[in-house]
Amino acid sequence: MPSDSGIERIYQQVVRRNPGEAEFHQAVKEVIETLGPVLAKHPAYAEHKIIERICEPERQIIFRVPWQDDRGEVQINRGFRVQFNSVLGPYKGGLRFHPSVYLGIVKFLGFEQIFKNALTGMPIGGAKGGSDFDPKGRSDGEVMRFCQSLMTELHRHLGEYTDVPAGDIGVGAREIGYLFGQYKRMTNRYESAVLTGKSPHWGGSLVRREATGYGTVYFVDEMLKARGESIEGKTCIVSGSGNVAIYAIEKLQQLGGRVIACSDSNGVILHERGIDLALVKRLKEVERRRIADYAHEHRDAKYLAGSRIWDIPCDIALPCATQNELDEASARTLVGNGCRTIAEGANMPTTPGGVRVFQEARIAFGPGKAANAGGVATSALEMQQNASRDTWSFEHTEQRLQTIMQGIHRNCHEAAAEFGSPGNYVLGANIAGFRRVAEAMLAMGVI
Ligand code: NDP
Ligand code: 2IT
Repeated sequence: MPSDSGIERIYQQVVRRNPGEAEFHQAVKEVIETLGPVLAKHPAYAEHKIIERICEPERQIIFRVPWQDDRGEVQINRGFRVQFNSVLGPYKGGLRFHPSVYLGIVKFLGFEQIFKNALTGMPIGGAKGGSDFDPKGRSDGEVMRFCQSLMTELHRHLGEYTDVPAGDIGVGAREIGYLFGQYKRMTNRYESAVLTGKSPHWGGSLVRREATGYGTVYFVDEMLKARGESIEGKTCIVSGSGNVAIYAIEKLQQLGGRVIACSDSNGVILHERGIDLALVKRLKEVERRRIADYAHEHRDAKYLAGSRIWDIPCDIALPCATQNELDEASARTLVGNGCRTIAEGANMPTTPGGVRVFQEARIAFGPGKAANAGGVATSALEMQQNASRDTWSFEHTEQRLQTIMQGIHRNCHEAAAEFGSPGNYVLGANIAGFRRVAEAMLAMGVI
């Protein structure tokens, strides 16, 4: 890390002030270690302590979420909302329900969200929230009571001009419905734009469900076009089998990609004939089952228990499950097997060592804050539709998403070239996102 610009000192301060939050430290480091050139060009950013201010959330809320399970037993979870930066618009970012959630996870995600949202060019600030609640194996009634309890506290911190949550791991349209119902009841207001990812039957946007996965593949398409290539005929693997993975697979297949593997936290499905996406959707979206069951319905598919998806040779790999799922050794295996294109559908799925391997191999690597920004961008389109009491067609909304992803790719590509690292989307995304936030912070004074 360049120490002359004070970046190393800022990083050490973040580590000291936020002890034990390894993922947050990692996310901060990955961003600020690329900002040296932009600080050199704009001395005002350092004078006004822009980075130091961005690294400190504007507000952090932690609260008790008590609820009763189906047996009548009282359960206690912890709820979080970290409102990181509102200089470009109301706080915006998802809620994650997963047993691994603690403050460090929410802060890493909220920090990433600031730059991702800035990259979309839309008027949205950065935030993240969630709970250590584990929805696996819980009935609809239990999930509903949990969501109602969480929103009973959270509602006072939200509002269409204040903070607008959406989904993330473990939070989809079902949870957003329960959360919205309780918000409406607590406030006596039908404030559609207070949550995004709603069902299109009652205020949600078409394409929001598909947006993160589709957007990631549009980003891949742009990276390949910049190299004179296309997705057509390429062999692809996608980790995860949740919202992002499913719609990444769908768009890859539409564009002629051959997707042969996907996974969940228990294991990997390898199906050389091509993943049967209708079956994955039924297992995961409707029946909420495990990916292992795929192999019971397709005898020619292999189920590999454990999580070695990156050992499978491919041209394109999309990590779409969770943070730090693709480490340095896996990156070496991928590159060694001939993989030349990676895009992060998940947030921070590649470890710093993995990113280094991809950069040294000079392959096309799209970092999450650029490649998966289609989800939050379409959330902003949902807010636009709600504000104008309008609903757009699938085709129109998808066209908007594609244009936004092309714009993000162009901005990252141009920023990387401007700052002397052509083709380095990590540097390009960080600098392009940071510059937009920094300029707005300068304009608004010391806040
Ligand atoms: P889902 O809950 O729909 O799916 C998550 C998938 O990832 C599941 O297959 C899950 O497997 C797997 N997974 C989750 N945690 C782990 C883990 N610790 N180890 C291994 N596998 C795991 O979530 P999404 O698809 O919405 O989110 C996936 C990623 O995309 C996350 O990083 C999220 O932050 C990011 N993202 C999501 C956006 C959205 O709009 N939803 C937008 C931008 C980024 P299992 O069922 O076994 O837990
Ligand atoms: O990580 C993300 O960008 C999301 N989970 C989506 C956030 C949103 O507000 O749509």
